[in-house]
Amino acid sequence: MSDHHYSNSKDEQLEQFRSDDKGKKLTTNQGLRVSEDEFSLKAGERGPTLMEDFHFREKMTHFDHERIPERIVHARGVGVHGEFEAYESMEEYTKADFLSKKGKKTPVFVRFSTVQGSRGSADVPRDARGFATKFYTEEGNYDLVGNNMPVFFIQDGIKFPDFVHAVKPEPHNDVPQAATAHDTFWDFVANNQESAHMVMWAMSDRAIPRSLRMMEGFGVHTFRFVNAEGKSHFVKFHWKPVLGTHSVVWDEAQKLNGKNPDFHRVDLYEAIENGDYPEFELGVQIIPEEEEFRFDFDILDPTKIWPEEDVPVKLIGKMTLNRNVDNFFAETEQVAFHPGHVVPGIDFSNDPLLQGRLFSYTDTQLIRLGGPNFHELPINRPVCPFHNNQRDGYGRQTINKGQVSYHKNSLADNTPETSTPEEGGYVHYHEKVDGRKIQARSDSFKDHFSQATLFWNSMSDPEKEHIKQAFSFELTKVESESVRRQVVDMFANVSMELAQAISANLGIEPPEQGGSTVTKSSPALSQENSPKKPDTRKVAVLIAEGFAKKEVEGVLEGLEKADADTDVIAKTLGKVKSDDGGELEVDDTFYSAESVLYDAVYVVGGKNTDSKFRKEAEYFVNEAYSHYKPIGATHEGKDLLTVDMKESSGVVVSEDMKNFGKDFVKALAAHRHWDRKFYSFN
Ligand code: HDE
Repeated sequence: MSDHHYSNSKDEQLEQFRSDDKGKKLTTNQGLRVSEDEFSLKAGERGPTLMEDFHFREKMTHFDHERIPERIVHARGVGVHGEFEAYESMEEYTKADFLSKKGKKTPVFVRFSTVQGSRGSADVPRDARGFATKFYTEEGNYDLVGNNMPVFFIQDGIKFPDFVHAVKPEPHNDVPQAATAHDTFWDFVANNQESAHMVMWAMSDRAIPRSLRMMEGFGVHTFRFVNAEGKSHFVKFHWKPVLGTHSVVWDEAQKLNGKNPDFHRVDLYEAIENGDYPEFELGVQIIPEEEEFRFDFDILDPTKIWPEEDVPVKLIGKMTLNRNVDNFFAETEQVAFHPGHVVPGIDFSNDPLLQGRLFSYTDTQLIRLGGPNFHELPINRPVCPFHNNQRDGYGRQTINKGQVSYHKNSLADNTPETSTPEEGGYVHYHEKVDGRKIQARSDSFKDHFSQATLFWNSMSDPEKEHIKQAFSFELTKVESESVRRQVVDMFANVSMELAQAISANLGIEPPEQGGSTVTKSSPALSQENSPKKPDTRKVAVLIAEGFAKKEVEGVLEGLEKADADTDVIAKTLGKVKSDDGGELEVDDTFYSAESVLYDAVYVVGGKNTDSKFRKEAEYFVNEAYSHYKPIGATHEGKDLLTVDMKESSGVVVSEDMKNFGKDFVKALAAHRHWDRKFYSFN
C-alpha cells in the first residue's frame, strides 16, 4: 500500500492511469525492450528501409494517428481540477447528495473554452467563453455545462447548426479565425432577431475577460431542483468569481493575441502553480413551480435572464481550482461533458435549446472520441461504481465477467438491478405534458428586445462606450452594406443612442425608427459593481541602474502584502545594480515584456536612465495609460510621464514616497481608470 495522500477520490482514481516514463527503459507497446531508436532497419547503411522494422512502423503509425477531431465548437480550452464544497444543506429544494450537507466536498474538473476559434487559436478573441464543470459525485457525474454569458443566440436547438455555420470562419476561404467580425455572423444576427440580447453581451466587455479566474459562469437554461418529496422548483445556476468580473480593452485583447496567444491559459496555470487557487461561488436563483408564469418573459426562453434584483442569487457553495492537469490530451482534450449528465434532484426544463443539447453532446463524443466507450477514459470515469448491460465497441477497457449481459435475467438473479428512488435510482420528474405535436414558437418567446435594452440600461458609461466601439469595429469589417444597414436598424429597437452612434461610425444615415420604452436596469449586470481587489494582479516594475533600492523594496513588499505579483523589467536579464551597490534580480526585459501582459506599471528608472531605457519605458507606460491601467511613478520614473498624465486618475506620482505604496495598491485594486480625458486606443 502506498502512503501517498491523494487530494480526493478522483485524484486517487486517476493515479491508476498515470505513468512516469522518467528513468525507465524504452520499449515497444508490446513491452519489448528497444535497442535502437535513431536509425531505422535498412538493407545496408545506404540502403532502403525494411518493412520488418516493427519498431519503426509502430512508432510512425501511432504518430500518424495522434490527432482526433477538435470540438466543432469550444475547440480551444483549458482544463483544471478542483473541489467543490457545499455551504449548507439544500435538501429543502433538491435531493442531490453533493448539495445535501454543509461542508460536503466533491471533486470537480473544469474546462474553460472559447467558442468560435480552432484548437490552436488565441485566448482573447471577442467571444463567449465556455465554463463546463464536471462534479464527480457519489451518485455519478453531474455536468454543469455553461458559458460566461447567461443567455444564448437562439431559442431552439434545431437552429444551432445554422448559427455555428454563420459564426465559424466562412466556408469559401476559411476566414476569419476566432472572430465574429464578418458578414455571415452579422447576416445571421440581422435575420434571426432572437439573437439581440446575446449579441449585446457578446459586444460587451464580457467577451474579452481579463482572466478565466475573473469571469462569471452561467448554466443559461432553466433547470429543475427536485426534493425528496418530489416537489420541484425552477433553478438557474451561476458561478461568481471571488476576484470579481473584469475585462481587458479591445486594443489590448488584439495585441495580447499576438504577444501571448496563451494569455488566459498561462494565467490560469501559473495562478494554480503559485497557490493562488481560483475560487468561484455557486449561486442559484430559485422560482417555485407555481410562479412559472409570474414574469413578463417566459422562463423557458434561453434568451432571457432572471434579473438578480427580482430573483436573488443564493450562494450555496464554493469551488476551488487547485490542480493543473498532468497531461493536456488525456484530460483536457478527452474530457466529455454533457448537460444530460445529471444526478437525482436535478432535472431539465422544456427550454427547447436545452432539449436540443440533450441529444447533441453524446452524439458529438462518438465521432470525437471514436466510439461509445468514452466514459471509460480516466478523466470521464465516475468515482462511484458503474454497472450495466452495455458491451463491446471500439476501445472497450472493462472486462465484463460472466454470461449475462441482458435484462431481465434469472442466471444472475436479475442483476445488475435497478434501484428505487430511496436507493438513489434516478426518476424523471413527473411533469404533466399535454399538447399537440407542433413545430412553432410560443408567443411568449417573441419579445427579443426588452431584455437587450435592460442590459444596455444597466451598463456604466464606459461599458456603453465599449459596446458602441465593438459594434463599430465588427460592422466596419462587414463588407455587405445591406447587412450593416440591417444590423443598425435591428439594434435601433434596443437603443437609439446605440444605433445612432454605430451609424455615425459607419458613415450611414441614422435609423429612422426605433427606440425602446424599457427603462428598467439591473445593476448586477454591470462589471463596475463587481468586487475589486489587488490580489494576483500583475505589476511591471521598470527599473534602471542606480535605482533607489530601499524605497523600491518597500513598495515591492507592500505589493506582495496586497497579494499582487511583481515582475522586475530592465534592459537586460541578470541583475540590476542599485544606488547603494545592492542588486535586484531581473525577471524580464523590454525584448519580451509588454504592457499588455500586465495589470499595472510602476516606473522607477534609476540614476543611469539612458535613452534606450527611456524610449522603451515611455512606450510601455503610454500603452498602459491608453488602456486605462494604474500607473505608479517615483524617482527618475516620474520624468517619463507627461504633465497631463500626472494629473489623470489612476496615476500615482510621488516625490517623497510617503503614501505611495498605499495609494498605488488602491489604484491597482480599481482595475481600470476610465475617466482619463485623453485620446486612447479604445
Ligand atoms: Fe454546447 N456544444 N451546444 N452550448 N457547449 C458543445 O459538445 C450544442 C450551448 C458548451 O469544454 C459540443 O463536447 C448545441 C449553450 C460548452 O468540452 C456540442 C447547442 C451552452 C461546451 C455542443 C449548444 C453551451 C460545449 C461540442 C444548442 C451554454 C464545451 C464539443 C442546442 C449553456 C464543453 C462537445 C467542453 C460544447 C452542442 C448550445 C456550452 C457539439 C446543439 C446554450 C461550455 O455537442
